[in-house]
Amino acid sequence: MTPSSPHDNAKLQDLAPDRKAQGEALSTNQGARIADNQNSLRAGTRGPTLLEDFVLREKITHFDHERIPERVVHARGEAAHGVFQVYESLADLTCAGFLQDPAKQTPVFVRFSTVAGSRGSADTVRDVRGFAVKFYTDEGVFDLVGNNIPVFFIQDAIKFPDLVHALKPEPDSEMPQAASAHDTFWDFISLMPESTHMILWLMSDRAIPRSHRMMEGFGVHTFRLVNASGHARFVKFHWKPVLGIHALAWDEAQKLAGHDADFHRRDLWEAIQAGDYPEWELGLQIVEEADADRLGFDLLDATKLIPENLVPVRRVGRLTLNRNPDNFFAETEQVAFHPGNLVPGIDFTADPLLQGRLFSYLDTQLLRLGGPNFHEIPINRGICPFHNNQRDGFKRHAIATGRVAYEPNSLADGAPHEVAPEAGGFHSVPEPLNSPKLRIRSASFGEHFEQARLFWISQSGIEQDHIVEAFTFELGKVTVPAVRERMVKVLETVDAALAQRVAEGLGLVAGGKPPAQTATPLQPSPELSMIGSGDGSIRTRKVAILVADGVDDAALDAVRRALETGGAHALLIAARLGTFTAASGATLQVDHTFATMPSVAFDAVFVPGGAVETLSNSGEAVYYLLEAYKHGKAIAATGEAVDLFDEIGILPDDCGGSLNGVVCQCDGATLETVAERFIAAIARHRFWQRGDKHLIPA
Ligand code: HDD
Repeated sequence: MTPSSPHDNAKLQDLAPDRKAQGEALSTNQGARIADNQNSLRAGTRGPTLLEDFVLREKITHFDHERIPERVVHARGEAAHGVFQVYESLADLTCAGFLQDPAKQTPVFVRFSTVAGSRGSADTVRDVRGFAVKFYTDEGVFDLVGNNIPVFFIQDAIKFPDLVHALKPEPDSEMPQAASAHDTFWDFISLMPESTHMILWLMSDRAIPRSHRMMEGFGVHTFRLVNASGHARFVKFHWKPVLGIHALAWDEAQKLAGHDADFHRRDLWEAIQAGDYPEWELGLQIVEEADADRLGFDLLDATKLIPENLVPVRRVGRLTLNRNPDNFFAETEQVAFHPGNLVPGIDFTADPLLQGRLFSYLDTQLLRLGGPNFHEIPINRGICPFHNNQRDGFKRHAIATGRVAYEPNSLADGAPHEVAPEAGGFHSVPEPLNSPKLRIRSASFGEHFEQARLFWISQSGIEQDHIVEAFTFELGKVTVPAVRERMVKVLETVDAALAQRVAEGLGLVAGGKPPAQTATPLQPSPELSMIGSGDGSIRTRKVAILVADGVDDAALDAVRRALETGGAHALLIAARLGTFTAASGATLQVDHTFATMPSVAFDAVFVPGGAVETLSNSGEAVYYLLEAYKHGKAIAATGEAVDLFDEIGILPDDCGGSLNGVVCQCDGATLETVAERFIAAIARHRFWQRGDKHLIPA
């Protein structure tokens, strides 16, 4: 059975698709049928509008109140419905009901977001991505409100408003929108050593994902799993994308922000519409409480991760997103996540960042959703029954019956009654606490650079290059020299070469103290690199096929068939819309133009032979290819198109030799061979190593 989401029942009856056929009448919110929706009620044909026009007043009043405050952070986002299923019972670890039965599908609603930008800002900016999952379990709502980066900027929630004020547009000019590349952000970061680890992640390609479907998710904090006998273990939650972790090129991300501000939103929506359901595996890193002290860092410190080569991630279940929302506002905008929404079998730790969040999320919804009853909004409602003595308040929907709204009572036979832990009542892990009251940071939170260095040394050369370029770009936008200099000094504490390279790009000289050495040399953690992740397929990838009159449709059809068999989507792109006549005389229908779907909207480009003269005389077509080449994408040519590549300076791979992602039909090579090599190239995602990309005029 496919579980329905909790808000299905709440869909307005009048949203039935056949509502016209049923003769549905336009009415006021009170049900009075409206005879004229074109004209307000006037004193005479040219006279003033009358105050008594309740139809006009109701309509305009409602319109005037259509906006609610956007989220103070994570305002820009999109969401989808889906299901979660565990692979095998996790009863040894937790008594959480939704983690017991592999046959059980738990409905979920997942919202992805950027952090810094306003609700209408562009998707592809450099930023952390929110990855918030609401599980509608039979034992209550569980929210895992995470990000696509496993650590955070700060260790204590008391610094969150400072962080966000520094990141958001500067308060005098309200600039820049959705960008960290400005003075106040780097001023703050350069003065906050604890943010160093996070900032390396933010400057990496993790912060410009190709798609939300291709990024990891993390619960960030250490939580606890508790089994039926009360045994508690520490846990870190991970989401591993089945399609792998992939990024855009920075130049591409910036261009996309202009070409398609909705790039990630569209990608998610279209994938689900097409039946390409995004999938992640839930991963757990489990640490016995007795072993926590041996990790070498404090598990309560949210600026630290547990390297996977220290504690492997156990993959325990699958999340599948399979349905787009019906209404953006009702669902995606009104959904209210809260890390404090827990179910029995999962518990918090005393991470001071998490502890502050437990206050913040409920509090913010009171303003954003206008009062204490937002749990009754359909998207926030659990699917299990709930009973308590809370009553009244703004926008109360439920009509409580009876006269008893207190406990203990005898007039309602003691209902609703408490439930003992053995019978499924939530109870907190009885963590022993015996300490003076202090406003102090634990000494175990004092080291800030070792894991930043671990991240740096675990990156491939190309990923390190991108990090250097990102720092150089961001700090290059900083107008106060002292801030740039201070940040270079922070980087010196991570890695001398990193600091040196960033300094060079900024016209500075690095050369302070070398980073402190650890007692035992750090071993790279390969899972921190994105390269080579995923199932190696080309599923859901988008391929542009450039066409004009005379295009070799035999080659086009053969390659397109192979791509589609592999699960990719191929679209025909030309200088104009309409039809073209192929070499065989067949008519081809164009999907998009060079302008409406530029190369940045695709993962790969194919040019069949036949129409090459037209394409080589088109600045737009040549730019299309050069830009795809510059962004490291797989590109392929058959027939005369091979000469076009040569002409515009795109160097083909050796036939069968080293793979640079430029697949040209060699003498005697069949179309099947070309398609195979092209598919293998697309599966590699990008060819970042193309050394000549800086020479490309695109
Ligand atoms: Fe937060 C939203 C994730 C620290 C206060 N946060 C928000 C969302 C995500 C996160 C994904 C968007 C939820 C949605 O889609 O509606 N936040 C995180 C992570 C953090 C984190 C992974 C660190 C590990 N957040 C954090 C702190 C505070 C907040 C320390 C405050 C003390 N976050 C909020 C908030 C938001 C929010 C102001 C804005 C809108 C909302 O909650 O519902 O309360």
